[in-house]
Amino acid sequence: MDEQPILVELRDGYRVITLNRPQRLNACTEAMLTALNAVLADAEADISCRALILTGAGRAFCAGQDLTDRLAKPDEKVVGGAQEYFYNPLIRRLRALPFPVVAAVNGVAAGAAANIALACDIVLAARSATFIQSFAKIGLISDSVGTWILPRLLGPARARALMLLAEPLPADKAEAWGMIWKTVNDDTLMAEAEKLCAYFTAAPREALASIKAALDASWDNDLSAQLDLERDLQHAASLTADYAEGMRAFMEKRAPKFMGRK
Ligand code: T3D
Repeated sequence: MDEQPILVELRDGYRVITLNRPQRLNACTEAMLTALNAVLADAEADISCRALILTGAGRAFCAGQDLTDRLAKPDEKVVGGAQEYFYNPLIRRLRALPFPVVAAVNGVAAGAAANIALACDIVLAARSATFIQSFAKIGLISDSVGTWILPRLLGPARARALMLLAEPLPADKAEAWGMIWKTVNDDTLMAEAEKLCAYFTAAPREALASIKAALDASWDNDLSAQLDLERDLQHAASLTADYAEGMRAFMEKRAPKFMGRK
């Protein structure tokens, strides 16, 4: 039984969430996924939270579903419940968070964990990290939004090969292919992630939330619907105190002090 499968550290304006089962490469149990969903809900409800870092303890980011947890429940013959009750709500919540989430991928990210990382807004990876769509190796299909997000990030040819071959993709190549934002040296990973969060804590929260929403909606919208959405979100942004401050700061030739308020 794990003591605390998820650790949360409150920083000034952001939170660091650590997947914490290093002896199992942070593989996901139901308890861990439940805790992760809960801490994300907590962060979402906190108006002073303006960014998140998601990372792993020890040498891995996360090895996906804990396969021993699955084997421990031989009566549960039908796989799919974990998607319905744990992974899918987690991905939906992650994507809808009203502030940026930085995945600090400190080591291997396999199976569902590779896709949980890719569902974050900015993916930073340690140079030694790898991303593996491991599912087919055990007779499953890519889940946790992998079949949706990978073709969009990489194009169909690379997405298909990664899923069908289930080969590890090194962080440098993931960056070169545009799958992640950046690869950094292992020993600077957390400092780089913290730097991003420090930037986000001083950024206009509502505007960033609307940028995220507009980008996600663009996958399904046609051009005209997207223009309408941009109009509406821009109108809402223009009514925020942060926009007023941004305009004032521009006129006064100083840096803006965004309070992250509507
Ligand atoms: O069930 C459902 O609801 C479906 C859900 C699907 C979602 C999914 O995520 S399916 C994909 C599940 N994940 C995998 O298939 C990955 C399995 N792990 C690996 O392929 C390798 O461990 C890695 C490539 C991730 C890392 O390899 P390596 O050589 O660096 O480490 P290792 O020696 O294989 O692992 C270290 C320990 O962690 C080892 O335990 P031991 O021998 O020291 O006692 C290993 O068994 C354990 N471990 C690694 N991954 C998992 C795991 N234990 C449980 N579940 C794991 N996923």
